[in-house]
Parts: sequence; structure tokens; C-alpha cells
Amino acid sequence: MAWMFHKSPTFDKPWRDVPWGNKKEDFDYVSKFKPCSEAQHLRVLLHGPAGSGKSSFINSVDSALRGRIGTRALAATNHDDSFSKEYKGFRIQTEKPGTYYPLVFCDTMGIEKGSGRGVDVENIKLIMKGHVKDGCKLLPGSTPTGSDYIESPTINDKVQCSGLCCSCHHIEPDG
Ligand SMILES: Nc1nc2c(ncn2[C@@H]2O[C@H](COP(=O)(O)OP(=O)(O)O)[C@@H](O)[C@H]2O)c(=O)[nH]1
Ligand SMILES: [Mg+2]
Repeated sequence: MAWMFHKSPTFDKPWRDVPWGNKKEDFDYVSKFKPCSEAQHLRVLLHGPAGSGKSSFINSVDSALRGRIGTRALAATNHDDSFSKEYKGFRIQTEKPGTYYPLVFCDTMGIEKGSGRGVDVENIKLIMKGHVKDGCKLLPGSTPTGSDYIESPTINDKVQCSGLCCSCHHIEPDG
């Protein structure tokens, strides 16, 4: 059984030094962050083509802040079409159960080429202005109606920050 305890030379030292910067300072900044208005949270919308990593980004932030791997925003196993079909906000729990960081990361369908596919740009505008209820299905060609449409959005429904995700391997150097 001695072979089980033999130290493998493969991982003696990291194969790549990653300059993470001052992680503690960055972490402290996020954990002490408070919106400077009456808003309870900062709403961040991730948008961009299908398969560009929007859901994965939310999972990465969740994992980094909670200190363990999170997969709450379901990510696809391919890059082809939108796996997420609804507009959904994710709050991230702090180390104190029942309390959350004042950040809401919003996932939605990807922008796709061609009509009848992906999220409509008009629906992105409605999301930005706070008219779309969390959890609303945004199928192509449809707009939120009834209880899915927020008639008078509050500052907490509106998006304060939007992040465009794009996949590096879809960027063409001369296009
Ligand atoms: N190589 C690489 N793959 C990624 C990255 N982010 C996401 N992916 C992969 O890209 C695919 C689509 O990701 P997903 O988060 O579902 O994209 P979304 O449609 O924009 O939400 C999945 O297979 C992910 O594992 C990344 O930073 N690097
Ligand atoms: Mg997704």
C-alpha cells in the first residue's frame, strides 16, 4: 500500500502563477458594499449572445463570495442556443444565514441571430426599466403581461448596471 502515499511530482508547485491581486481587499469591498440611495440592492443584468457565459458568470460570483462551488444559475453544456428561458434574479447569501449581499445578478435568455430566437431587444429594455417581474418567461415574440408586467417599477426593480458577456472564441479579429 506504500504506493498510495507516494508523493506525486506532478503537483509539487503550481503549474501557473495567477496574479490574483489583493483578494482580501476586493472581498472586503464587496462584503461592505451598500448602495448609496434608498435602493435595497444593486441590480446587475447580464446580457449577450447565447452560450457566452452569463449563467456561468453568476455561478462564479456566487462561488467566490460563498466560498464553495455554486451552480444555481443553470449553465448549458453547449454554446448553441439559449438554455435559460426566463428572467431570473439571483441573490447571494452572506455567511450569516438569511442575510444577502445587496446585489442581485439577473440572468436571462441570450441574444440570438434571426427572428423568433433568443430574447427580444424590446424585452431587454423593459427589464432595464424594471417592468419585468422576476421569474417571467420571455419567449421570443412575447412581452410580459398580467402579473408578469410591473406597471410602476420601484428602484429595486430597475437595473442599475448591465454587463455584456461575449465569448472570446466568437470574436473575429477583422470583423
Ligand atoms: N472556456 C470557457 N467556457 C465557458 C466560460 N464560461 C462559460 N463557459 C461554457 O460555455 C457554455 C455556455 O455557458 P452558459 O453560462 O450556459 O452561457 P449563457 O447561455 O450565456 O448563460 C457552458 O458549456 C460553459 O461551461 C469561460 O469563461 N470559459
Ligand atoms: Mg444561461
